[in-house]
Amino acid sequence: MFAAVDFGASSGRVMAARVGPGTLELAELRRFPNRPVRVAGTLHWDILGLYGNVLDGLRAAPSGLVSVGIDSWAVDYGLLDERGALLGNPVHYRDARTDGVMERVRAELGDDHLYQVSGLQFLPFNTVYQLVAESAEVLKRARTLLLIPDLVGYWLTGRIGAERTNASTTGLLDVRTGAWSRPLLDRLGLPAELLPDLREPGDAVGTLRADVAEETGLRADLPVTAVASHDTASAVAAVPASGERFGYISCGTWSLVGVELPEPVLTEASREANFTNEGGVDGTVRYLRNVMGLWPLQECLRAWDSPDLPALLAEAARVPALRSLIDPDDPEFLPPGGMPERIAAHCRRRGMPEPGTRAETVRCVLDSLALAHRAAIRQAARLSGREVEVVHLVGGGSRNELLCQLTADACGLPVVAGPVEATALGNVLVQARAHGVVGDLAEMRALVAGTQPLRRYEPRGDESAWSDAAARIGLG
Ligand code: ADP
Ligand code: LRH
Repeated sequence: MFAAVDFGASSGRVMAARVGPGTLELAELRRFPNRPVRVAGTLHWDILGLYGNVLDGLRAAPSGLVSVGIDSWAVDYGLLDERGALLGNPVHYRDARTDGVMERVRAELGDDHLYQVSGLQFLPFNTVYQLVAESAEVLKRARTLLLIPDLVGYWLTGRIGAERTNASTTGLLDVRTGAWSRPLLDRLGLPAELLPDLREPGDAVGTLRADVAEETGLRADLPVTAVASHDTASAVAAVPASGERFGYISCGTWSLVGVELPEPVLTEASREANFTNEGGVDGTVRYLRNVMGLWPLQECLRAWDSPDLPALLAEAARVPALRSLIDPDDPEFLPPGGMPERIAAHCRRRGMPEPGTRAETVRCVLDSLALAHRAAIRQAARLSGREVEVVHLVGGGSRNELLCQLTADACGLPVVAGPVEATALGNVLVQARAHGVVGDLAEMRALVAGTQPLRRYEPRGDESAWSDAAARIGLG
């Protein structure tokens, strides 16, 4: 039995999994909302609340636990002082402190240089830009930077390290050498000593601290195992694909859309298309683009006081297709708040009919997201030369039947939806492999395919309606 701690941007869970030949069973120990908190104008993660939920989840674990693994959203971090105490509460990547920072760094260092070093998509919240936005005073006192799963691992075990897949999202890891980029850190005046030694997925983190063991009732020698601690890396590890000719969409708060490659793609065309080369398990490259995902929908639901989602989706399915469209990747949709109004204003500005009802707004978001999925899948295939015959859509978004069907229609490809909890499955599978229970990546994926409920959507109708719509919003 393995336990997975999985923090998504919208919710977290602690899961227990039984893994064996032909067996992969996931049980939920605890699920909790992940609600950011604005304090004195800065948007923070409620990191101690999240950690408290981890302890509660672990307390509910069945006996016979072999190991625990932790994954979370990327890029964000806590800074520790010389005593190992947290220096301030981790800031949310959607906070405005990075406004204008990326533009400044890009102007100073040049896009090509930055892309050749990290291979990353230019996103304003990449760790590198957050660090540049930190106050000099805080950086002076900081001794160690820990990404969120490494921070929680530190609290559980007292051990410090930086797991590689998540480190690959910082913008500070050299995509060719696999080491922290000392020259880049020096040029930005960032202290290289902040960054801990790297760990690989499958490495031991440590064993539980005595006080954690006492508080959770777990044995003190229980190992914490490093997994692919970037949630998207865990999700991609659990994509139930066979062979190489697949695209994936890890669809939750974000849609991470791309292909898996043996080597990074660092061409000019790739940089201009803003594709990322993040690290996957076993040295694979997650060649993908961040698409805004279900965030606009989540924010609409929050603005409307959480109406019943399945009922709203059923209504949205009856709304005429491709009427009101947005470019979901417009940075204006990044921050929280006022989402229905922002969507209406975006449509107005672009000469689209404004959605009049909630169902029309939802349809607008999902049609537009399907168009963005189509554009990213096509570009990933073209820029990498990897043929895509099927698209695997995993994560919470795979429960959205309308979105899955629209994505199949837009891409003109079959979509295989599920598993919903791909990230937690990838988390436990990497632990299981480290403890000798499963084999290589192909075997892990075959186990997911053979045990988890999946649903296949065939593309319907006239693909030209989608290419016309894509051209209307510049996503051709
Ligand atoms: P994250 O890891 O980013 O927090 P998840 O993978 O947990 O995201 O997915 C959350 C999303 O799943 C929600 O934004 C919601 O749109 C979608 N979702 C959850 N339950 C359902 C459902 N019953 N029907 C349709 N969509 C759902
Ligand atoms: C998805 C995710 C994504 C990152 C974003 C910050 O949860 O990890 O891969 O780009 O959060």
